[in-house]
Amino acid sequence: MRSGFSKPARPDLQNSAAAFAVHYIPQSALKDWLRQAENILGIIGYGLPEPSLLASNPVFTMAPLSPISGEPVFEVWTASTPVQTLDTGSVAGKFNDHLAFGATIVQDQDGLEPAAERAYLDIFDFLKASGNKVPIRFWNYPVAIAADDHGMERYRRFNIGRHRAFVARLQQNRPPAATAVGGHLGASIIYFLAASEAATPVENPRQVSAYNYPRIYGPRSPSFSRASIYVQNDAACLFVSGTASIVGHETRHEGDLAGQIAETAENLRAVIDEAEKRTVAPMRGEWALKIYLHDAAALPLVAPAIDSIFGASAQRIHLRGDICRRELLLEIEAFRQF
Ligand code: 3EB
Repeated sequence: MRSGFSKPARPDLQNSAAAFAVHYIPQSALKDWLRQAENILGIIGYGLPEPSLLASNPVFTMAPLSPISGEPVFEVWTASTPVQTLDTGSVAGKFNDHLAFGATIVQDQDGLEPAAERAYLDIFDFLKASGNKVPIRFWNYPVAIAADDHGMERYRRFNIGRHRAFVARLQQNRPPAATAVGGHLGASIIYFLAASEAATPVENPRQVSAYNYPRIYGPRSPSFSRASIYVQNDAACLFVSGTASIVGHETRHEGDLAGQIAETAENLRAVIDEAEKRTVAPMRGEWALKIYLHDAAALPLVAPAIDSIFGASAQRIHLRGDICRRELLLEIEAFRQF
């Protein structure tokens, strides 16, 4: 042993407990689970029209989406260090030195275009107030996503409003990873995770970047990256955006469920491959998946494809939802934990 040499303390490694994590908890297990939980950033509920259990708890937001089968389920985001409450404008959430999480109910009775812009401007105000955080992941669950609003589909109006807010306030040249899926049960919501450092965007070599879609899909393109890598201490996590049967910018396998499943699987593999090539820190964590199906009956066909990519032990939520192109039958998002 060399004299005078001692292994230095590595506070960065000692504190390398994951900065955040997600847990999918069925309603029947939630009360007990919450008793041992610490540092809850936020809870999104699926399939619960009357959130009586948690009505008084501001960390809880109901999504307008229901599980494909079975009881209501909850998506719980936790931090590794204590969090504080913050409410600004329409956004309620939590933050600490490293992270912020919040949700807003989108007031879209006068149209989704101004409502999406207002909601995102409120989100940027919240991020500023939470210590200048930057968004690393958005989830958008508008209701009636395919309905007409004065001659334009609501999803296209949503894209215009979101784009306007991003041009005004997003302080990075590429947008974060995201999901947009239409719901049926209650109000439109947007929720998000943010951090003191931006995530690194990743695109899918099989797909045109969504923010470069041609105008045939609407006057403003959807503002999201296909995936992003977030590094904390010596570990990385990966956010894979909602992924569907789109190659280039075109929908593939219209009316063909098996074809869409196979194409979606190829897209997931391709974007995960691309992320792994770009990873500066190892990705070691478990996968958490959200699977959105237009028809519940698709589940038995989708499950084996998902297992082959992510393994049978990955935690997952299956939800009924309208994908933002009418012809699309499924969309899958993935989060690889630290
Ligand atoms: C697509 O690839 C499918 O508008 O934020 C997926 C993920 C989709 C996010 C969004 C839309 C969004 O275009 C739809």
